[in-house]
Amino acid sequence: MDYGYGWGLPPAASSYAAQIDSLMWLLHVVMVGIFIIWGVYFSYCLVAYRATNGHRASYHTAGERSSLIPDGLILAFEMWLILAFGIPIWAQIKQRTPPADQALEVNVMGQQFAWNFQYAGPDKAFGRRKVSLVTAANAIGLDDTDPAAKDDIVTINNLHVQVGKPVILHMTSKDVIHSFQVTNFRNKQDLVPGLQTMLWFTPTEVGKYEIGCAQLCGIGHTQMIGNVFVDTPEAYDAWAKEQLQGRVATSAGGSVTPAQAVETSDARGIAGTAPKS
Ligand SMILES: [Cu+2]
Repeated sequence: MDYGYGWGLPPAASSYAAQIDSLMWLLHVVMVGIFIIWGVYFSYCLVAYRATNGHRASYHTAGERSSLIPDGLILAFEMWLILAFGIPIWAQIKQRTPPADQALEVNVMGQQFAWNFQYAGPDKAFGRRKVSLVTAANAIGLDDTDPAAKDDIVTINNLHVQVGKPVILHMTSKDVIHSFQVTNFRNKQDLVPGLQTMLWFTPTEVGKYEIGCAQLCGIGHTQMIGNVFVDTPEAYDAWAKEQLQGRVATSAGGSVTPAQAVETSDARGIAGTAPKS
């Protein structure tokens, strides 16, 4: 698999990744700078004030006032980091969600140990989900009697999105706390049972990126790997069409399309998404 991992961070592929990277660079550069300054000062003191014959140690300090100066400088510097960089970037990513009507909305259901994705389909309405309908074959409990559910696309471990179009994920979990993370997008958000959490991103580069679970969620935690496919609009439409055709075929006659077979095998043994016919 080619996710671009190597030395350093994998290639950035979302609209806000550059801001996160610049903050990380700033923090690392500053910390290296502080490390060098303190290291040099410490080494100087070791040599300048080493034990020598005829000298006695002096326990007099320079005074309380003067020791407050470096404390004040460090405080001011850290406040600058938080106010000038931390809070604005946080607000940009966490407070300013793109308008839903311009975004692709996807429901994400985490479970031990897979990612279930539900697309609303052409009617743009998500089909009802019921806990009582959850089975191995219907992982999200999609209620097929709901008209809005007829055109919903459900996948396991494979999330298809369009390059340049914002994606809003509405997330929850079936069992324990999971955490959706795509390193290339520089984002991460917990999925909590009983809660709806939200994560958005705008993918900027066509490609395939790894979804990891960033919360130790059980014995199969490391197997909880998915893929985000960032497609061109044409490729996305073709994929969505294929999924819809497969869904109709499955509902009508119970046949499984190659696309669904792939989805199922990608889920590493967890039953496929074909709804009961
Ligand atoms: Cu997990």
